[in-house]
Amino acid sequence: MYTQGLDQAGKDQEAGAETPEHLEAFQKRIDAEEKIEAKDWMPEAYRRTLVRQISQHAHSEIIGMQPEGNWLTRAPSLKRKVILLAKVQDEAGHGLYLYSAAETLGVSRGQMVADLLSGKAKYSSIFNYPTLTWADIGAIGWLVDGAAIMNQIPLCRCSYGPYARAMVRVCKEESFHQRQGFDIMVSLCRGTAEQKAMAQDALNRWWWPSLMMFGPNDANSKHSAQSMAWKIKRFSNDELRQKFVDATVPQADFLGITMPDDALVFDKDSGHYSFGEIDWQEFMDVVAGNGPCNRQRLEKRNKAHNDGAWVREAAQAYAEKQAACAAA
Ligand code: BYC
Repeated sequence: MYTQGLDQAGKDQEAGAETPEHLEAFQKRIDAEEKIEAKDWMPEAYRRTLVRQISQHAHSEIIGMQPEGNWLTRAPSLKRKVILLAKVQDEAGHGLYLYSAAETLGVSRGQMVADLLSGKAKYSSIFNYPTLTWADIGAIGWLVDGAAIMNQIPLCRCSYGPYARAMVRVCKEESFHQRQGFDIMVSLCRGTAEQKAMAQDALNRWWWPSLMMFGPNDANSKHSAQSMAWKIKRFSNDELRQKFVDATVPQADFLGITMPDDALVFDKDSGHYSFGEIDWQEFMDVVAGNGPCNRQRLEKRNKAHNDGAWVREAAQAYAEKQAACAAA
């Protein structure tokens, strides 16, 4: 245990001090694989990094409900509709756990939501692409949730306890999501020629944006080195992207559809697939708010927030009444 010195550090943190000794003791705890808990002393930059990443993650889950929610009324069968409804509800739940995890770091949910609604906060680039056909729901589950799992399983070992614990349940649910998406793709690829063409078209449109989910190349990832030293991230963006490509190409082979990448080739020596260059200009445009659906996503989120004001007011009034009754 490297807590010795940190008790004093905790007191000093309250007083605003952040000495080299405190930073060193903190890093020793990280290196010893101890979990950092909400009330423990932590460097301000560690706290800010986590607030940034966890709140962006929460926003992604909340905005991520929109592209799929768009197909709830048009799912091709009652069974598919029920499954999709459960998946979209899970994403709302993930957003809520993640907002709660971020709140343990002293940021208010009201502030995080305000930053999302104003367009100040980031969320994953992937959710700014449109869902044009039912096959897109298959491709999202297979690729987007597949990428999410690849990124999030290591987050179950993140050094910050509340985030790591939230990720355990999130990952279990994401794994069901990935399988439901792959199951849709299997049905389409075993269906008519027209259905298989829909599956191929969805793969063509979602493949590159899915690779962008892992973030910029390591050389351009400004936060990676520090986040890995703090064991918030366990693998770099490029390492996770490569793992995802290696796992997913054989699945496309099984489906009998092909990745839209002429440069994709298996390298026997390294045991990995090498793949073409990502269009980083497109990535930067989408992150800057100029993707195909950025405006639509934020408008819809703002409308839902405003339309739900009466629910929040009613819940508040009820809570106050209950508290008043309990006090009496
Ligand atoms: N989109 O230094 P870097 C889901 C930003 S939810 C937008 O590498 P970091 C799901 C990055 O924020 C999917 N922005 O950053 C939900 C940073 O900007 P700021 C979301 C991106 O944090 C519903 C800048 O670029 N998953 O899967 O070390 C249904 C430099 O990047 C993106 C998570 O949030 C992007 N794709 O690494 C289905 C997981 N990539 O903040 C599925 C948790 C990068 O300096 N997050 N940026 O202004 C992470 O693991 C990491 O934050 C990232 C980025 C790997 C995403």
